[in-house]
Amino acid sequence: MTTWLNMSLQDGASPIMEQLVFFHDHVLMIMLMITTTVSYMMITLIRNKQTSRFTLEGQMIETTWTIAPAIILVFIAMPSLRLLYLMDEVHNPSLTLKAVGHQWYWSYEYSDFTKLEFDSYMIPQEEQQESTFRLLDTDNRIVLPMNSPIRMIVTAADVLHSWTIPSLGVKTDATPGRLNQTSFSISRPGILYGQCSEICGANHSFMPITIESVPAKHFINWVSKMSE
Ligand SMILES: [Cu+2]
Repeated sequence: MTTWLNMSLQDGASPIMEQLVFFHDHVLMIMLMITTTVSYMMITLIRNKQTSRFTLEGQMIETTWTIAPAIILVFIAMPSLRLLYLMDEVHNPSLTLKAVGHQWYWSYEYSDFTKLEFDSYMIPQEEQQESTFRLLDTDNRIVLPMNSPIRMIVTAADVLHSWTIPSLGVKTDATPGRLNQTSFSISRPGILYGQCSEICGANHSFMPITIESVPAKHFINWVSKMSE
């Protein structure tokens, strides 16, 4: 989760998010190169009063600085497309979780098991404990096994919502009458936080998402306890 003074992205908790962080840094490096070169050129142009009839035209350099940006764009587009298709792929999931957005809470269905479904409301401020994160914790957390490919099915019951976990690199629109699909695998145990990311009404800010990532053995225990 984000803590104080964190100006960057959250640490990746899934392979995809790690790749997204790398891509973000890669694009920032290219931007830094361009900004440095352009500001150097602008500053020298402003500070320099000299001119020469030989520098008024230069076919070679003009061709170069027309083609160079196109090549730079390819260096951004290629890894970007690679990530786009990697994120779209669903790799033989071992579990399916369905999230339904409501005004203003999420409900979850583990469709691989019978009668395993629940609502997940934010813990109100009055009921907070020492360990609760304000506006981020829910009364019923999603429990998911780590290191296993998970398929998310996202939809909504009333208005548009968006199911988001920043540390997993997942953001899927929840649209009434439509099933959206995304997939991820969590690479470590822990609690992951997210919030609805589509302005969905008065309590939009108060429908957080909490995932408890546990080893597969613990997950099976949880499932058998829940379906009793
Ligand atoms: Cu919402």
